[in-house]
Amino acid sequence: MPVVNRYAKSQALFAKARELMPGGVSSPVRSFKSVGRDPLFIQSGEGSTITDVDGNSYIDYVMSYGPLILGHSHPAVQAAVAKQISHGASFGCCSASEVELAGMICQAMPAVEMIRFVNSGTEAVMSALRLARGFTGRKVIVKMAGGYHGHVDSLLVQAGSGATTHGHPSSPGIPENVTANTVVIPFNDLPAAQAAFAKFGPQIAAVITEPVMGNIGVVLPRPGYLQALRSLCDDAGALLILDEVMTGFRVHPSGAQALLDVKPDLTCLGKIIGGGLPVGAYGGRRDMMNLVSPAGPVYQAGTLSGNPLAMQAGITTLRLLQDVNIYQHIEELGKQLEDGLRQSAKAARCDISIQRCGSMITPFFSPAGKTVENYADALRCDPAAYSTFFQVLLDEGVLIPPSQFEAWFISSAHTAGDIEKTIALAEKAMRAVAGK
Ligand code: KE4
Repeated sequence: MPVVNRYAKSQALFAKARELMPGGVSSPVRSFKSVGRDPLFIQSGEGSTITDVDGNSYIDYVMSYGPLILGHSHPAVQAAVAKQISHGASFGCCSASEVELAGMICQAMPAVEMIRFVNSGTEAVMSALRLARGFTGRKVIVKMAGGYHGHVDSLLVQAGSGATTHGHPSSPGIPENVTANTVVIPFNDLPAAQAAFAKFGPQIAAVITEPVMGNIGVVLPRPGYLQALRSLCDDAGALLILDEVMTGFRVHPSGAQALLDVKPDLTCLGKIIGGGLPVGAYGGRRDMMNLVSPAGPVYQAGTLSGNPLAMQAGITTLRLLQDVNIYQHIEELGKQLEDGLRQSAKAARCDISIQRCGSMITPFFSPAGKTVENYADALRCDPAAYSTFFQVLLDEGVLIPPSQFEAWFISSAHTAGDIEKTIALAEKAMRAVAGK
């Protein structure tokens, strides 16, 4: 009986894609490179499920890396986008939908008094950094080791030898002087933050951090850590930038800043506020935002910024999220998955730390199941174990992010049945890891 290759069409597309696009993908993580498989090419998504070009369906926990909190192909979002495109996609002029979405976000996030739309999280962060430097007249930016804020040159840095030395480029093509003003510190390490301020304080324009880290896997701030960063910034006249591209409207209807009770000067957003279409935004104090062109001298622009399609998808998504039952539902599903994965790990005798914030969750294959509190802890996890875990789940019809260093996302379209199935298959996958 010939073995049927159930991924044949994806593999054929991948072969062609590699000839045309670097790595055959439009974004590195989609290459499945760290989990030893060829990437899937997806045909469609519906609710909690996606289907690849070979007709294989999966319970999806990638969910486009965060935007799809309502699930794939939500009918109201589709209808809003379809209606808008029947009137046109982009005008290069203002539209009422930008004003409407801006109002919804500013209403939800009191620290965001004014907002500027851009087309990606990267653009939002790049612009917020420029604004912070323009407002303070200072150069130094402090970021967390392992923090990912898009492919912004000055933030693609690796920690220097000491905990509070200037960063060095983590990618070719970035001159040393571009990262010379970036200081990298460990997340959740208050003494390191204090040392950075002691050394660079009057030069620091801003600290930027994900309030809950999601790009090394889900890592929560220690109680009081974010508040301590806020105080250090206040004492030094520096700004606090919260990168809520992932957590904004994900972990709370007003973002992680509400959930964790910390008030940033600037907030970066993306993903959910575009409902699955390309979007980003940065916003904050009125006196700062009024420095942004054309109101002020800090330049920033974008052809498709605030485009009506993304605006309408975002408006519809945020309008539906005003039903707080949705947050209750995804919190319950997150808890069910967290408890179930923990039980599976115990049954399979697998060392795993399950870390979650609402509907964002990561199982870390961490030595002795040690809690991951920062990037160094995350790097001690076993990527080979995660790879095995990923492959077994994939072949059983569950798609999780193809990297240990990502968050899984649960949507309001996921069901308790999806979670139960995932937990059962996770135990099988963990046994495969333990058996290796
Ligand atoms: P984009 O430029 O990809 O829209 O956003 C960059 C970004 C900024 N800030 C945070 C906190 C983010 O999580 C991201 C992007 N997240 C990744 C997922 N780890 C996007 C997936 C990808 O790179 O393909």
